[in-house]
Formats: sequence, structure tokens, C-alpha cells
Amino acid sequence: MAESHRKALNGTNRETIRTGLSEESIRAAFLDNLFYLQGRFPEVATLNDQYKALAYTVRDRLLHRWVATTRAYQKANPRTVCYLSAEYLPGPFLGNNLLNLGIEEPTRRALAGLGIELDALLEHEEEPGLGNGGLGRLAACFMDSLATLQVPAIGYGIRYEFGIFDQVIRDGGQVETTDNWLRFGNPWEVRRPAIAYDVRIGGYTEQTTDAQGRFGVRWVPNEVFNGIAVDTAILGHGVNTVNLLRLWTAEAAEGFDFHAFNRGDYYGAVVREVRSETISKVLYPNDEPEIGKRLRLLQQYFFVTCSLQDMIRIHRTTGQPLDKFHEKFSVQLNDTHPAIAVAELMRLLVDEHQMGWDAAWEVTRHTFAYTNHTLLPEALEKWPIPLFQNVLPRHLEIIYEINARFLDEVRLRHPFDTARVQRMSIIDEAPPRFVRMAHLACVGSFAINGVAELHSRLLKETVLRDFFELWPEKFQNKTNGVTPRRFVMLSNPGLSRLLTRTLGAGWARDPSQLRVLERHADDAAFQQEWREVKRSRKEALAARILDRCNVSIDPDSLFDVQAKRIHEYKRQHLNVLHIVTLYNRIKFNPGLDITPRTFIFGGKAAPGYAMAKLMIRLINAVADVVNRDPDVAGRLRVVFLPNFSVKLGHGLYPAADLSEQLSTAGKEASGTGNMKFSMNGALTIGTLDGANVEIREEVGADNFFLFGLTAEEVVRTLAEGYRPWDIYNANLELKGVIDLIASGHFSHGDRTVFQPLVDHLVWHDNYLLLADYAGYIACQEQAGLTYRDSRQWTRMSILNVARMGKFSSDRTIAEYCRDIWRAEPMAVDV
Ligand code: GPV
Repeated sequence: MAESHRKALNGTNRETIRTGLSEESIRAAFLDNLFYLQGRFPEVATLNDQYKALAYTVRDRLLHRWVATTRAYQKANPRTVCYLSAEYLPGPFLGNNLLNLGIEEPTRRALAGLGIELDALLEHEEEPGLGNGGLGRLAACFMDSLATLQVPAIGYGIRYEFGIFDQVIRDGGQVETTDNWLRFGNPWEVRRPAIAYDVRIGGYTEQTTDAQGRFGVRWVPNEVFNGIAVDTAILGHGVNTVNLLRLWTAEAAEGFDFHAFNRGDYYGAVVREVRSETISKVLYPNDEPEIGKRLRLLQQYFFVTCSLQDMIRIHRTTGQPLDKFHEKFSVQLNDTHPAIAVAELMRLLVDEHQMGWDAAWEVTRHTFAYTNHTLLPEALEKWPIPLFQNVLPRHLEIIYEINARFLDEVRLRHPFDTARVQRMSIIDEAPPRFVRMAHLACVGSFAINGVAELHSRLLKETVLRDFFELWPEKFQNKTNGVTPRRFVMLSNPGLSRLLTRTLGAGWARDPSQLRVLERHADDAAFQQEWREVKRSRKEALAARILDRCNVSIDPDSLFDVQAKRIHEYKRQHLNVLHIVTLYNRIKFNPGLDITPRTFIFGGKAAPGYAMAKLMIRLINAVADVVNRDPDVAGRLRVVFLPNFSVKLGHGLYPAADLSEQLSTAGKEASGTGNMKFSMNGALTIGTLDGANVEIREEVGADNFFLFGLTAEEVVRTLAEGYRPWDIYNANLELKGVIDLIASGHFSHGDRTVFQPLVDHLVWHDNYLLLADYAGYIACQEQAGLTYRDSRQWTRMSILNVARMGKFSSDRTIAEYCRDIWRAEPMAVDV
């Protein structure tokens, strides 16, 4: 690789300071960057100076691959995937780029020669938290796989100045602080001031007539600002392909004639400038939408219009007419956050590029595909019409027109069925009336998919049933995946080395090769190595937890981990009921022989989600009492690891023995953390929900701890009039646990603190914790017993890793390419 790389740059074999991959070249380049980019010499360089000098050194080594890729794309004009996502959670870049370039070892040596430890620089990097959780991380895994599979692609999104808040735990509760991730600069991004587009907001529309007497519409906005491209290189693993992550940042429109609007109001113009820059200021910290936040709608429209204008610009450079737009681009809508794209492309084609409606609709409906990520009805986005009208008056007209034509189609298929027409309308007529974004996405897309088999089936049977009946051919499943580069190779180098020594290096690009591990599952020597890898990751996590949380944990105990956003449907509180159950058992029977466990939690709660915040409080309150109680010492420990992130995940997944995947069946669309744990040899305790179903199918029922109602049983239980109060009274152990929480035992005697949570459980419990409690406790007991049989446990762990190949995001992306995008790989030479 290094050879061709050098030749491409200058036609010679000479390494230059910006390309050389040897230890010496990297060291020279590092010192050069320290001096010329940071104005520092080694003796006075801070950790941050060193980090940046290394980041620039690595970025230089990406750049000519980036240029080569752009050139190759320009020449071949390949079909291109555009991924529209309001969120990306790429994690730290440095380690991943070193890995994908294959230069981690020479870099480590180059720095060591200067007395600098690579790991300290890796640790220093602040990750871009431009997402909330699974959805944003999925987008980042997809970018990794697209580049690795050499598929031409652009990821479009928003360059939030402040990403997901930093979580601090104070007095046992979550406190949010702003995430100032750009404070020290971001060496990975390249700002492209020349790539900028106008974004209009508000105002009104009027009819126009052109010289030929044709009618048109002019949108007269009352605000205009700019979106500027900020690019990050996404390098594939072991290939030269560098795709683009293009994030938009908002600025006041330069050269825009404010006078026409403001009659020379200089002050007003400056205030406008301040306001325009708030568009990309901060990420909304909710997993599910808060209805009717104007700024959120502005953000969505902002990045969608910039991205579509950018695609149109790129398409025009190919010399092809706009009615071939959909042959050049396939545009994936990551949930409904970018669904306004359907109306915006129509506007751009019809109003700005004078295409007729029918021709424009042909292009539009062949361009978009929509991925749904939730079945929760409260999470389906809808915008109040008064707000929508105020922000996007022209788009509302366009949506009405799309809707009118669409509902005619529905009436043709289903005469007299006015109920169906109302259900399917893009407009929800309940006052104040709403635009239903999922319906807009369905109508404007040629493909609609869910993210796991069960989720895709339930979509067709429930929330999108009418659409499925109208267009069954549009519906697909694409089970999620995660990148084995970041989540195995980078996070777990010890496991990777063992895998490579045993199987050869091919598994990271072709994880079906992991199946060969099955042969070693019972091999005592291999098992021993397997346990040593896990043990070393547990020790490293224990050290981190001691440092961060000042809690000492025992690496020999079973590490029982639940890391994900805090949500009632994800049922972290069911996990807590289990902890308190064990606590009570030991209190009643001090000599009880149980498997020692360390319970580790991580995850953020939406700042406005009171019950989720109370769940965090409960975890910390129980931790506080359990960890101080000498009666349970050596058997139970509880840790809440604050500020969970991709970076913390790197240390967490490899250290877990047991992965908690407890969502009420039918509620978790897929889950992706479940895959990361299992790929690192954790066993899963989980319900038949989301991708758990398929993980269990792959690893085998014997190697998975299953409990709980099925999705069908959940629906039936609720329909039959569920009474959690009866379960509470019938199960003495459960009652003891709930009563202890209610008594104030974990809240310094204060009975009010957890009362809302307890009352909710015994009277409503819409996520059926009490119905699943007994099964969960029994299943946990089984897991605890199995852990004591270390040969059995290790065998199961090995078989999990061996059989997780399906859940590489490379498989997911290959399916999208084949079934939705019709996109082909294109090798890039340097
Ligand atoms: I909708 N998801 C998310 O993280 N944020 C959202 O706004 C929505 C969905 C998640 C789902 O909850 C997970 O089940 C899923 O694995 C993930 O999206 C990726 O598909």
C-alpha cells in the first residue's frame, strides 16, 4: 500500500513529509506539524499540541487518498449514495484512522522515540457528540462500511457547535453541561467556504407569470442565511476510498441585501446574523421529538436544502439533465428528520429549475428511500400547521398538492373508505392540524424499511399498515449492523490479536470467517487465552471506574452491563428490581452463596424526561446503599458510569460478561449495543425484541438467556386489562423489593423521592416490568449459575463471537446497495 501511495503522489519512490508511513517519516512529520501548525517545540508542547500535531500528521496521510477518490469519482461519475441524517456519532477519529491506514505500530514507535505515549493522545481526543444514541451511531457505522466497501457516498448532516450535553452526576441525579467539543479546534474537519447555499425562511408566496405567459410561484422569504460545508474524510479499512461526511454550519448570508428587507436597518441586520448562527448551534437532546420546536424544524430544513442544492450542483457538473437526477443519486432518509426533503426537492425542481410537476414528481419519488427507526407512536414526528406555515409557506403548498394527488390514488383503490383516507392523509386534521412527516416520507419514497425483522414486520402490521396495503412492494427489512473495525479491532486489540492468530486477518472484512472459532470452543488452551483477554479488559475497566467513580470493583465478579439511553421502554429499572432482589435475599440470608456481580450502567436521559431522570436517581441511590453495606460486600457492587459515549463504549463492550437487553417486546426497533456486546464475547440476557431475536437465532438458543413476553403477548396482556397491582400482591419477593424502594430505604428515609416511579409501576406499568419480573429473575439466576461453570461460560462466549458475523454493518450496507440504492463498489487507485 505504501509503495503505490508514494508513486501516486509525485511519481517517485521518495517519501514526503506528508505521505511517508514509516516510523521515521511519521516522527519527522509530527515534529514538523508541531512546529509549523502549532508553533511549538517538543519541550513546551502541551498534550493538546501533541494531539493536534499527530492528528494533522494522520490527516495529511488521508488527504491524497481523499483527492484520489474525488478525482476517480469525477472521472467515472458513479451512482452515489447520499445519506441524510440529522445525527452522526462517529466517535474519536485518531485511532480509527491509524487502524484503517494500518500505521498504528509505526506511529506508536515514532512517538515513543520522543517520549510520548500514543495512548495518552488517543485518550485526549474529544469526540463529536453529534447525535443522541443508536440512530446517530448507526449513521456513523454506515459511513465506515460504505467507505470500506468502496461505495461512492456522501453523508450529509449538521455541524452542531454543541453536541449532546455532557452528563454529570450530582447528588445522585443527572446534571447537564454544554458539550463544547470545538473548544480546542477540530483538526479533522476542512471548511469549504466556497461551498455555500442560501437558505430561506418564512415570508409568503405569490403567483408569477413569465414572458411566455406561464404561471409560476415566487417565495418571498423574510430571512435568508447561508449553509457552509464543513467536510470530514471517512477512510475505509485497508482501501483507498475516502468518502465525505459533509456537515453544514449556518452563517449570516454574505452579500445578501438586507436593505431590501430592513430599509437600512444595520442593527437589525446584525441581530439577524446572530440569529442565523443559532441554527446549527446545538443538537436537540431527545431520542424522540418534542412537538413543535421551531428551531428544530429550521435545523431539519437547513441541512436538507443545503444537501439537495449540493447534489444538484454536483449533478450539473456531470452535464446530465436534471430529469436524470435519480439515476445519479439515491438519497436515504434516516428516519423522518430529513423527510422535508421530499417537498424541498419538488420546490427546487419546479420553482427553481422550471420542471413540470409530473416530471419533478417522477424524479422525486425515484430518488428517496425512507428508514423508519421506531414503532413508538409518540415518537412519530408531526409539525403543527401554523408553525409549518410560518417557517415554510411554500413547502406547505407543495405538501397540500402532493397530498391531494396521493389521496386521489387512495380513493381510487378504496372507494367509499373515508376513514382510510383520513388515516393516510399527510395532514392530521385534529386541531391545530399537523403535517405527518412519516406519511410524507412514505409517499415520496420508492422504498421503506425497518431495522430488524421483527420491527419491519410490526411496521407493516401496525403504524404503516395502510401504506403496506397500498404499496406492498415498497416495504423491506434491513437489519442493522455495527462496524467490526471500531467495535472489535479498535476497542479490543487483545481479542483481535487472538482472532487473527487463530483465523488469519480476514475476519474483520469477512466476519463469516469467525465461524471457524466454533472448532476451538471447547479447546482448554484456547479457552484460557479467551478468558485472559476478557480478564485484562475487566481490569482496565475496573481501573477506570476506580479513577472516575471512586468505586473499587472485583474483576473476578460477573460484569453485568446495561449501556444505552435511559428510557422506560428499555427498562433499566427492571435491572434495578433484580439488584434489589439480590440485595434482599442476602439481607434475609447473610450466608447466601450467590455469584458475585458488578452491575454497571451507562446512559443519558433526555433533559425533559422526568421519569428517565428518576431512573438515574434510583440506580445511583441503590448503588450508594449497596456499595456501603458490609453485609453484601464482595457479592454486589453497582456503578453508574457517567457521560456514556462512543469513547467510553470502547472500554465497556470488551469488559462485559453479560449484556442487558431488556426492552419490552415490540418497543425496541433494533438495538445495536446488543451487537457490540455480543461481538466482544458478552452473553445476552434479553427479550424477544428488535435484533435480539436475530442475535439469538444466530448464536443459538443455548447461548442466549431469554426471558419475557413476546410482542404478541404484550399486546394481548394490555388489551385484556393488565393489572400490575395484582402481580405486586401475588409475588411476595417482588412486593418486598418494591416496598423497600417505596419505604425510603434508598433515599435517606424520604418516601416521596421514588413514589412517582413506584406508583407508576404498581398502577400502570405500561412497559410490563411486573409481568416480566419473575421470568427475568429466574433467567438471571440461570445466568449466575452458568457463570460459575467457567468452561461452559467461555464456550458460550466463544460461540457468540463465532456466530455474530451477520451483524457487521458491511452486510447491512451490502443489502442496502443491492436492494435499495442499486449502488456498486468502485475501487480507487492511488
Ligand atoms: I426514531 N433510535 C434512536 O436512537 N433515535 C431516534 O430518534 C429513533 C430511533 C434508535 C432505535 O431506538 C434503536 O432501536 C435502533 O437500533 C437505532 O435507532 C438504529 O436503528
